[in-house]
Amino acid sequence: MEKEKYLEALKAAVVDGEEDDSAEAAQAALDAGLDPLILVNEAIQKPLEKVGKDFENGDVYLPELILVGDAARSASDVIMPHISAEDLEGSLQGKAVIGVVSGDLHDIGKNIVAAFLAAQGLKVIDLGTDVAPKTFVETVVRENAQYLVISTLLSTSRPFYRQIISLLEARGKRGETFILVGGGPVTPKWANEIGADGYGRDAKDAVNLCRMMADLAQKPPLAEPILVNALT
Ligand code: B12
Repeated sequence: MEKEKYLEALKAAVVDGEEDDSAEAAQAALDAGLDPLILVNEAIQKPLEKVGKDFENGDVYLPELILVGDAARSASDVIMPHISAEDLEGSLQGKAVIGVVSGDLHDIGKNIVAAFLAAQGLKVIDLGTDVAPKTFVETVVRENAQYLVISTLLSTSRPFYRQIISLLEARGKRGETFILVGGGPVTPKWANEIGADGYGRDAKDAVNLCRMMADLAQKPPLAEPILVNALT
């Protein structure tokens, strides 16, 4: 089979919500030598954006969304261990705490960001989904983490970012931890408003942000967030 066909087979399995086929197609694509980064972008991120739009427009319903979500997750579980520092050019040191904020159970994107950062050499402490602001902050303080990576896809969960930042300030740790924000409803403008240090659109941006922050002479908080790959 030509390489393109493996990519198409994976895309189709994900969009059709076939969990087992997605894992198999992902493995077949990797075995055929396809770049894991291309698989993530083309067979997971882009098709899921389309399914999300269809859901919003009422062309797709929740049960289908759940199937597609499960299929995408099983494909990404196969692909992620193949993302290496080599793919991402460079290496980082230190610790990153990552999680999805309260009320939000979307974890596919967060898992990809976590895998990219770990592949860069960072020690990643993944708190999972539906994480309370207090838990983020307690973990950062306990672990002395240099990076706090906050993710959500739900607009209704976005206000918790502000709480996390205020709590971190109250614990006297804001000057030691760079705060990176991203995920669907997060915008560069809003990142600026809440006083985050960095905004990015995808997992590669998260890596680039950490790299830029590691090279900075300044300590956090930054006067304005670094915006990577921002459209607005
Ligand atoms: C799959 C999916 C689900 C699955 C989730 C499965 C799972 N295990 O994650 C299921 C079916 C469970 C689900 C449920 C719901 N969903 Co949903 N879901 C999606 C969908 C289609 C894809 C999300 C996804 O995985 N994308 C692929 C990954 C790779 O991309 P990503 O998550 O965006 O992550 C990338 C970037 O955002 C970025 N990133 C993420 N975090 C960070 C952090 C930093 C610092 C940086 C730099 C970058 C970064 O990097 C990631 C990787 O490159 C989206 C549509 C969309 N456009 O996002 C809707 C979507 C997010 N869901 C939505 C909704 C409404 C829901 C439900 C409320 C539906 C319902 N009525 O019950 C529930 C909520 C459940 C809950 N409490 O969380 C809405 C949210 C609208 C909003 N703005 O609030 C969306 C946008 C669909 C829509 N257009 O209406 N969903």
